[in-house]
Amino acid sequence: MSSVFKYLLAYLAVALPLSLAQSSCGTLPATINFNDAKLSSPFVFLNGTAVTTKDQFACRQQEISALFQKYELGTLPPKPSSVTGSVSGNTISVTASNGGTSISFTATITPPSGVSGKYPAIIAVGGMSIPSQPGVGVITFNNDDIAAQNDGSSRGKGKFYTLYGANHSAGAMMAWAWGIGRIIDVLESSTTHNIDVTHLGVTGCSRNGKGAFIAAAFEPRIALGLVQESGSGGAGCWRISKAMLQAGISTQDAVEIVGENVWFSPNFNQYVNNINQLPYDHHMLAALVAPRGLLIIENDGIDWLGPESVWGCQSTGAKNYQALGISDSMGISMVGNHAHCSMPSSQNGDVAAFVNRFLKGQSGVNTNIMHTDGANNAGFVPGDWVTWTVPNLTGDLPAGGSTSVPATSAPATSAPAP
Ligand code: MCU
Repeated sequence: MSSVFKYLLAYLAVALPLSLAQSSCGTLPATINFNDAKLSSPFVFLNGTAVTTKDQFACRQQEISALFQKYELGTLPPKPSSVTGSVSGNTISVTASNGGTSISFTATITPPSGVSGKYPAIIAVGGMSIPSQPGVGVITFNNDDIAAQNDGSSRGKGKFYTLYGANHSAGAMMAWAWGIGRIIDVLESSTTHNIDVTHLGVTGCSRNGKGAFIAAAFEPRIALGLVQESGSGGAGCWRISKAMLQAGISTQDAVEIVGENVWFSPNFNQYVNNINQLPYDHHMLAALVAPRGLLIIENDGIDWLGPESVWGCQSTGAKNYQALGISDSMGISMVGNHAHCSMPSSQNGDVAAFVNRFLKGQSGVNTNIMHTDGANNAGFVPGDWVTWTVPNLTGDLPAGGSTSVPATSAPATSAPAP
């Protein structure tokens, strides 16, 4: 073995212990020519190789992660060289430095009542609109402070951009996912709190629900995503939302969303009129969360959210879990006839089941939850959108789990190396 190669291996072992759980993945092709009007298969690499093992699926997750970053969300920076902070009382203080610049921000803990020892917690993006869960703390994260989201003029505004520059490719949602990562860094390194860092959930509603989905997808230390009424740009698929709009339904599509706000990378603008060129859709966000817990909590009574899109997209997303043999680790609970972000009590049991299993570690909880009260599966016809079958992936996922986000310096991992 050449000494350069040995040095490289040693470097990788030290610098990337987590991110290369699956180290034999290939790289993204330099040129991607993709065109598919339907929801493409999560089980085929861009180069056409089929995914048949869980090991390969972990590589495919890296490819999907790289694609979302490249086309739509912008790059998730790795943990900066300096992250310090403390937990004092109910305040988590974080300081992150990059080059000569530092930023500081805080998050607020609401501990569960009546718990004396360690407790799981839900990170609430911008606040929590699901009912509080007994025995579970809440960490309220002021995402707007990290990346603003007032309207189009918010581009490049917020502490993330103070640190990485106003022209960084990350849209607001990726910046929030980065901020959540830094909160978890501080929780991991601090002993002055009772939060069980191995049982963290993330939630948010509407725009912040989109953000919660992205955080669950890109932060592997999140054990459970509780994605509430995220609609288009979150649990919805671009292609289905576009078809709904073309059919005359007043729903949000990619063209509208990039004009409305800065949730996505500016790189996405060039694709919003060419959605079929995206080599993925949001059913593959679920692929990034797997095998961790995921509950999609939706409202199928509001056209703007795109009920057919959300149901179609995430019932397709659930096929990622099915292929891994863990169908009941992802659920969809869609109920109508209520105001936006006012979850009706009929969904309480669905949320509690996922919380009990994934945050409280209870066994024997039934999380087979997949329902909509929208007529005829909210209008979604699977055969119109999905032409592939679900493999039974063999083997085990690599140790360290999956969805390790590729480092910025080596973003494009995909098919297994030849
Ligand atoms: C559902 O999330 C968004 C939606 O994408 C926007 O178009 C609308 O303006 O605001 C929703 C929201 O965040 O409501 C609180």
